[in-house]
Amino acid sequence: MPTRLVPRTFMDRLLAPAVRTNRSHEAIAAPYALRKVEAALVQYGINDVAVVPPEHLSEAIGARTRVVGVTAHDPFGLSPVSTKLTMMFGGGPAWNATYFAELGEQLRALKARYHFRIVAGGPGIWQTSYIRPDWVDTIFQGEGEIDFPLLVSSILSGFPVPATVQGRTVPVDQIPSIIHRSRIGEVQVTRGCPRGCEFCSITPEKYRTIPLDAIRREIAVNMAAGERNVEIVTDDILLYGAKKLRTNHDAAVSLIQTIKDMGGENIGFAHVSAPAVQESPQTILDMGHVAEWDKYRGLTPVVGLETGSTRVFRKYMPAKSFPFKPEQWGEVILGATVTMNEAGIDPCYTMTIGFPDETDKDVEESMGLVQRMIDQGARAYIFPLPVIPISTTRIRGNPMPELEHLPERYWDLLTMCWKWDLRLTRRMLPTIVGRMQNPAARRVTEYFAERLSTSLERVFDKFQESHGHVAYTYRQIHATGVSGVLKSLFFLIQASVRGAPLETPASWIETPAHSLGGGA
Ligand code: B12
Ligand code: SF4
Repeated sequence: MPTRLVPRTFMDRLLAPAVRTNRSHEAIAAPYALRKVEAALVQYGINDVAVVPPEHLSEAIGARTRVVGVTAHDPFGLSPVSTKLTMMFGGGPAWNATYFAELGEQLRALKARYHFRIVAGGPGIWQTSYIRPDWVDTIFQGEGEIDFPLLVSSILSGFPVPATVQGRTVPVDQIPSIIHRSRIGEVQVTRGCPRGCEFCSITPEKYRTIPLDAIRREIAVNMAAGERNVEIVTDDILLYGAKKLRTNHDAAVSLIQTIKDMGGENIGFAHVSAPAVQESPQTILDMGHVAEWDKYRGLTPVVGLETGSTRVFRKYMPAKSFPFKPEQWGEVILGATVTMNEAGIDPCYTMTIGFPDETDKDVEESMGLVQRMIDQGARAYIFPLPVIPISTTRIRGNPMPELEHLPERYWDLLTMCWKWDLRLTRRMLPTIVGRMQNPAARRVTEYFAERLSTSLERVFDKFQESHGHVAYTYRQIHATGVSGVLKSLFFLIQASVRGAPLETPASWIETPAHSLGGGA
C-alpha cells in the first residue's frame, strides 16, 4: 500500500515487525536467499559473514566491515501487487520503497564512515534498471552462489569494483545447502520453470530439481534451530522431478513423505500450476493426504490464471497450458480448482491484465472464465494484476501500466473478482475465527469483519462506476504522522461501525500548503 495511507506504527508493529536477533545482531531466521548467499560465501572460505536485519546495521557494521550485501525483493514497489495498490489508492511510494530508501540513507551514512562496498542483488534488482541507487557499488543480477563469492574475494583483494555483475546459473550439484535457519522454514525444491511465459522473470532461469538429500540437509538445519514448519520454495511443486514438463508422481509424493517423516508439521508451498494438477490429479491428492492439508487448512499457493482470452494466451504464454492446448485453458483451470479444493488447497489465482494490445473483448473472455469459477462455487481467490514489463523478461520494452491506459472493462473484472474474494472470505470466516480461543474476541472480530466487508463492497462499486478515477480522490489523503494515525483510526472505525462508504472526508483533502501528516 502507499506509504501515505498506512501509518508507520501499523507497519512497524503489525505488518512488518522487527526480525528477532541474537546478541551479535544476527537474524535468528532470515530470508532464504540470504541464507543461500551466506552458505556460498562460507563454502568458498569467506567465514566472517553475518546476516543482519536493517534495524541492527549500525551496531553490526564497523571498521572491519569490507562488503555489505543487500537483497531486494521489490525495492521500488514496482511489482504487480505494489503497482496495482499504489495506482488504485492515489499513487506515491509503496511501503517497500520507503523502507528501501530508509535502508539506503542508513547505509550511505555508515559507508561514509567505514568505507565498505555495497553489492545489491535479489529477484527485484531489475527495478534498479529504472532507478539506480547511488549508494550501491555493484548491481548483481541473477544467481549468487558462484559469482558473489568471487566478487567479494576480488573486492577484499583490492581489485576495482564492477558496476554490474551477471551471476551465472548454478549447476544443481554446486548449490550449497543453507547452514542457518531460514524464515518460516523455507527450503527450495526446484529452481526455474520451463514454461517460458513472456512476462515472467523466472523464464530465463534454467529448470532444476534439487536432490532429496540436499533438501533433507536444509530441513534438518531448520529443525535443529526449532522450526517445525516447512515452506517449500518452488515455482511449481509438481515440477519436482519432472521430465519434459511431465509430472513425476512418485518423486512429488515422496518429497512430501520425506518432509513428513522428518517431522514437518505445517507443510506449505509457494506455487503450483493448474495444468500439472489437471494432468495428474491423483498426485496432488496423494500429496495432500500425506501432508494432511485438510487438517492444516489455509494453504493458499499463488497459481497463475492469467487470462481467459485464448488470443492473449497464445501470444504471451503458449506453453503454459502444456500438456493441454491453449483452447483448453478454461477447462484446465476449472478442473484443477476442483482437485485442489479436494486436496485441501484454496488457490490464490493471479491474472495478468493490460498487455498493450489487450482489448475489451479479451477482458470479457477473462470475465467469462471468472464467472464460470464463481458459478462452480470454487474455493479460490482471484486477483487481476497489471502486467509489469520486468527488465529481464521478453516484454521488457512495454510501457509501465497506467490507470488511464488499462482496458475499460478491467474495472468490471476487478470489481467482480474483489466481490468474489470478499464473499469467499465471509464464507470462510467461521472457520478462521473458529480457531480463536476467546469467544468475546471471536464475536468482535466477526462483527467488525462483517461491517468492513460491507464498506469494502461500496469502495469496489466506486472503482467500477468511475472506471478507476476514484483513485484520484485517494491521492489527496495522507494518513501518516500522529494526526494521521488518529484520522485513520476514525476513518476505519466509522467505516466498520456504520458501514459507511470509504470516502474522502472533505477536511482530509490536502492542499500543497497544508499537509495532514508526515507524508512521503
Ligand atoms: C518466498 C517468496 C516470497 C515470500 C518471502 C520472501 C523472502 N524474502 O523470503 C513472500 C511471500 C513474503 C514474498 C513476497 C513478495 N514476492 Co516473492 N517470492 C518468493 C519465492 C516463491 C521464493 C523466493 C526464494 O527464496 N527463492 C529462492 C532463492 C534462492 O532465489 P532468489 O531469491 O532469487 O535469490 C537468488 C538470487 O536472486 C541472488 N540473490 C538474492 N539476494 C541476493 C543478495 C546479494 C547481495 C546477491 C549478490 C545475490 C542475491 O542469489 C540468490 C541465490 O541464487 C519467489 C519465486 C522464486 N522462484 O524465487 C517469489 C518471487 C521472488 N516473489 C515475487 C514477488 C513479485 C513478490 C512480491 C513483490 C509480491 C507482491 N506483493 O507484489 C512480494 C514482495 C515482498 C517484499 N518484501 O518486498 C516475484 C518477483 C518477480 C520479480 N522478478 O520482480 C517472484 C519471482 C515470484 C514470481 N514468479 O513472480 N515472496
Ligand atoms: S508458468 Fe509461471 S513460473 Fe513458469 S514461466 Fe509461466 S509465469 Fe513463470
